[in-house]
Amino acid sequence: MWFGIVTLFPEMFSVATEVGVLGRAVGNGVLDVEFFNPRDHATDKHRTVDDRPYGGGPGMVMMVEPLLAAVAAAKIAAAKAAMSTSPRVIYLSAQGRRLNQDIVQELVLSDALILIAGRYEGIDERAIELVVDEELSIGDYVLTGGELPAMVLLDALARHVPGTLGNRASALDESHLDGLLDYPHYTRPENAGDRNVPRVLLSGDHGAIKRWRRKAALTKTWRQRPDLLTGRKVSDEDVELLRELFDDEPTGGH
Ligand code: 4F9
Repeated sequence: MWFGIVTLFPEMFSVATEVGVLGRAVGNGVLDVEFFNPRDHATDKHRTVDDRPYGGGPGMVMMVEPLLAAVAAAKIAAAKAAMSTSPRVIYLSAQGRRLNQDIVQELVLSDALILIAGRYEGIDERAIELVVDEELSIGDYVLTGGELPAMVLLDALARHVPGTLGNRASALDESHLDGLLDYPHYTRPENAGDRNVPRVLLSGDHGAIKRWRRKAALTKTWRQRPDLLTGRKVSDEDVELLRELFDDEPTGGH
């Protein structure tokens, strides 16, 4: 999958693209990440990319022209690298639709994406109208720029690109993928302090282990994120597991 990242600070991305699972995916070509710096497209001798907001107020705004030129360069590169003629352009902003696993699953079907990371108070609204297909937020808080959110999106997408996680099936059964939180994990030793690994996990009974994990995931979700269960279809098996939870603890922990 090809990513074109429009940013004034491409060097920030070295952490994401050089280390760990993502670093390997970039290294072996499973992910292709290219950077487009609006500063390279500024037209004055100071290479200005920001200016004061019309109407006054604090801070600076990213100018429309260098930004559009950088996006245009990214589109040409996408056509060359990924044969993608109209890559979707995503602007990471606190005003955007909140990113979630459903959006990740949908975006990962693309061959190429262009991510715009803004700085200052944001980008000139006309750039949004002219080239942005989708504004995405990673949460209701304000950061100093869109680079970290762009890396969050890159990471969330990358683990669903075939080849990134090697042969592991883990991209399929982890937290949130079917709308529930993850079940608890344990490794050696069997006893830590006075806490033991749940017996069933040592039993070798795969059916019992599967059932225990499903119940644990449902329990965790019910206790920590009940909002994830509201309005959701619950299978007969899950109803039975939740019933067991309420029989054990009538409040289910609430
Ligand atoms: C972007 C915050 C996406 C949350 C970009 C300042 C941002 C952000 N999600 N904050 N620039």
